[in-house]
Amino acid sequence: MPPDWSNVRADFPILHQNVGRHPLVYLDNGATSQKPRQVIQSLVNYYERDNSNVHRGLHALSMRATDAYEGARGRLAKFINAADPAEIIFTRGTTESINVIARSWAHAHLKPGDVVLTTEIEHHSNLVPWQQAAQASGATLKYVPLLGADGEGGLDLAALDTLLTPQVKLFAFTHMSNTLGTINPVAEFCRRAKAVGAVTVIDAAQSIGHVPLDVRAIDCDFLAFSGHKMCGPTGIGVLYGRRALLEKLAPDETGGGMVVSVTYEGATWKPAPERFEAGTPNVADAIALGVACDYLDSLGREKIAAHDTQLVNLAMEKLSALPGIRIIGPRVGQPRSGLVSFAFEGVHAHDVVTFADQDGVALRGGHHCNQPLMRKLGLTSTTRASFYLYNTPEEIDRLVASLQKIQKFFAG
Ligand code: 7TS
Repeated sequence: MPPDWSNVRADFPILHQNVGRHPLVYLDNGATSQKPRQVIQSLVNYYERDNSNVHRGLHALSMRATDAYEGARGRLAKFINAADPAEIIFTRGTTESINVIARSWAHAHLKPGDVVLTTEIEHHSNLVPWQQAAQASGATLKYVPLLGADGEGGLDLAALDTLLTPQVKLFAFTHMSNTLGTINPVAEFCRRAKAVGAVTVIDAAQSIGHVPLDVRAIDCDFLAFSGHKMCGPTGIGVLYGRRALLEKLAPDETGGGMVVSVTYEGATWKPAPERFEAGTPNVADAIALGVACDYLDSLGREKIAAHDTQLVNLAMEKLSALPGIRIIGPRVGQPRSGLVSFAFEGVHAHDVVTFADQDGVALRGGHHCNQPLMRKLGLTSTTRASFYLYNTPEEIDRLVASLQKIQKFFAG
């Protein structure tokens, strides 16, 4: 049965539980989303009926598993409007996808004097690999600055003009910040990077599954995302790469499945995507990720985006009316993704999360793998509420009521 918006929560078994005495309010979707029963069932079906290794067997199960795995690749290509399924490489997730580019592409292309450009709002996964690549190659790492004492101004687009010089070989940036809720103009970034000949890498961890995403319209070179943030399983993700670039790239891992011919002296590589998928891949989870794409598309990604916006606007309005709360990122009324991060005057984020948990409300507290950004904002941590398609306005009321209780407790 296709999912039905009016009864969408029925698809998510995990949501129907109490935490302590309270029904669960799951507002930690920025960390990971929950899984609909369609995705869970696809994992069960695979292990009960089709489980086999792919690309090497001629028996029925292996052929079924291979067809389903390659079918999932095609499904993922369609999901982001890639020109060719060969541009979809299955990885463990965003972190691995970015590391593959940082090791393979950067290793071959960067030299002293080159510049890698990233931004001040990146998750560590889109920051540390570039630090490593710059250190190994002698290239310089530069950052597009964030504007505003609370990061409300977004990235400094005027500074981008100065920073995007012909020395920039690669520009890596997030689509949506996991801490601020900032939405970057990714197509514009790609256009401007292309004008100086820089390769573009988009971290789509927070946007995939939340908004329609079209790699050809955006015109990026690489794009990375994780399945577990888009209703899919953990341990599976995608590296999209423009085919012309992938064909010129050496693999960062070698072994079975990715070679054409091996002698005692050396080996030759298959084309992409096999070249980048050494060893037995994560077949079951890739197939279930294809089912997650079906699920999201039958609900409609535009509708999911509108739902996120409705909830985050409501949360912004209610939270900004609470005293002693400093919201970071875009101001009320400005575009933001479906999450809100805030500092609570006099209360550590870990205390906020622990107290909210006693009311059944699941939040995230900490630096959100954004330590340099936290330091820039003069913070050590924030509390974050992040929404998804199954959250409701009533759950925002539960969040606000819990925060008011915490405020009262710490004030007294
Ligand atoms: N990039 C961004 C923007 C992210 O939000 C995350 C995970 C990653 C990269 C890494 O993704 P992974 O699937 O490889 O781990 N963000 C979070 C978060 O905000 N809370 O927990 C994980």
